[in-house]
Amino acid sequence: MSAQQILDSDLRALARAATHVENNTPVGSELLAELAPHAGRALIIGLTGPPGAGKSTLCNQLVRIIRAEGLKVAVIAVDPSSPLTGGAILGDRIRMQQHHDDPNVFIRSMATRGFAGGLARSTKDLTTLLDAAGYDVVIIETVGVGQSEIEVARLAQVTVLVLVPGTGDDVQSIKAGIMEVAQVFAINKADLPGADLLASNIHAATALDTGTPPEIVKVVALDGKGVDELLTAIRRAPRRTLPTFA
Ligand SMILES: Nc1nc2c(ncn2[C@@H]2O[C@H](COP(=O)(O)OP(=O)(O)OP(=O)(O)O)[C@@H](O)[C@H]2O)c(=O)[nH]1
Ligand SMILES: [Mg+2]
Repeated sequence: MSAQQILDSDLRALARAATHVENNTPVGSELLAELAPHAGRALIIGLTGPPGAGKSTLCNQLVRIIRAEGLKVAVIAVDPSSPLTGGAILGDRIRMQQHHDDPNVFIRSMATRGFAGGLARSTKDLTTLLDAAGYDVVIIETVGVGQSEIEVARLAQVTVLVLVPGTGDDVQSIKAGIMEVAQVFAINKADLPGADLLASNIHAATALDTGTPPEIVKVVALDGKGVDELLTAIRRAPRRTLPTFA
């Protein structure tokens, strides 16, 4: 496949290119070098949070709204803890199936095994490829809140931390690192009790930061409530400069 095919939105070429880029092959590197000048227009959103927080359900809703705006959107589902949670990616595939017939939605799942050059690098390169291919929004979904998730979260311009009220996945149990990386907090499952308490806990935990206060948005991913407001908050949030890899 050629760089021109990617620029011409050839989906088969894009899928093959993505595999080369993930595996850090010479063909992949050459393509990236040609395509990098065409990247830089996409909004890159990170979606992270504890297992089962509703990231995939929320992602699905974001994709629906972004498509309704007529924009193209790509989703990279990264699972750093695979093969333990290998089932989660399968579940995501099923959940995202409603978009599978839509050529303007590109979905890719990545597990950690076998990435020469590291997961963060592969994810970053894939993001560049999709950006150059003309996707207006790229969403990177990662499971968990550990160190490798923080690394992946930094690959997004705006990182959304998805938390759930009343689960013990509250701010005290969340590693400080991920709290600092997030510019936007989505309190999902706001249909359950405790959403306001969680919001004030997040507020208190981030109050000492000197930078811009984070956006805190209550959502119900299950029925889409608040997801419009979340997307608005994401677009309003200050954007991080992306890291470069040698
Ligand atoms: N009550 C309620 N349940 C929700 C909501 N959003 C998602 N769920 C449920 O929470 C469960 C987990 O949702 P997922 O979207 O798979 O969560 P996830 O964070 O992607 O999960 P992993 O990828 O396994 O970490 C599912 O059973 C959803 O139906 C919500 O707003 N309210
Ligand atoms: Mg998921």
